[in-house]
Amino acid sequence: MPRKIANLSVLDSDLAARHKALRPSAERSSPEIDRDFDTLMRDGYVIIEGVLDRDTLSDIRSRITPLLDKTGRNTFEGARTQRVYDVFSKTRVLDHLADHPRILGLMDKLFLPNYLISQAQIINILPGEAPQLLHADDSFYKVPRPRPPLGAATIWAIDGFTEDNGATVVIPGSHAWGQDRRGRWEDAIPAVMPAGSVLFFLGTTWHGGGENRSDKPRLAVTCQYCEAYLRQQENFLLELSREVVRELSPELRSLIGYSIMPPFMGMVDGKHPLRLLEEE
Ligand SMILES: O=C(O)CCC(=O)C(=O)O
Repeated sequence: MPRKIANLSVLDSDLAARHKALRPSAERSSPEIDRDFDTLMRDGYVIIEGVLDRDTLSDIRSRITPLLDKTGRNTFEGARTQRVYDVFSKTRVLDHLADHPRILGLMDKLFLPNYLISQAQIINILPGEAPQLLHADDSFYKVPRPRPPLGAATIWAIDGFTEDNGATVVIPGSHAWGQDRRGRWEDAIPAVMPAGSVLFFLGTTWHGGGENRSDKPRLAVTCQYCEAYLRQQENFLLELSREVVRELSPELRSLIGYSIMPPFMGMVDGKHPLRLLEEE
């Protein structure tokens, strides 16, 4: 038998064992998560208030503000919107947003085990920014709608989101729409929420960044997720060195791609990718 094939069949049990270890945990289920999930499936989004406390918010703000520099390169990114990409190379302060149990509890119910994080960004909408083009985040997966979501996203309010400071807008129920229906601004409502809240929505839900008519910026952090068998938008495995990956929680390691979709998707030389961290 060729060596690689032998390798894989021998390691199959190892892969399965590790897969089990990172499976959704019963510890993450709760009545609150069940309730959030029901709202999510009905409306296409849910707002969860009071997730981050004041100290956490001020820590996040002070550590991400120095990272804000460039404004958008096109109208989608926004001429008056600062965006920071590759955040996990730059700070550890956002890790706990990406792997927050309240969010992973929803993801556990939505997707197959070992779903991935697809991208993470800081988004600061400055005064005077125009409304963003409405869109559905997982539309680049070319599977016709209506269909179940292939992605999902969070927008964490580091500043409170108000009617006029660029709050993300969402179209309730739009997750169920077919292929040809497009979101219109008159159907969108602002996700008004206090600082420390998170908006969670399906990849099929029409939404966009709001117009900032206020005189202050609107600071937010977003993480998008996808099913384990899909390509992520951001190539975390090229962005992050193994030294950085070792600093991440087991959940975040799994989310960026140190995980497999059983039986073998994501393997490295016939082995579970976590072996790379053990071997050096
Ligand atoms: O910043 C926001 O409120 C939404 C941004 C967004 O949807 C995007 O950039 O894809």
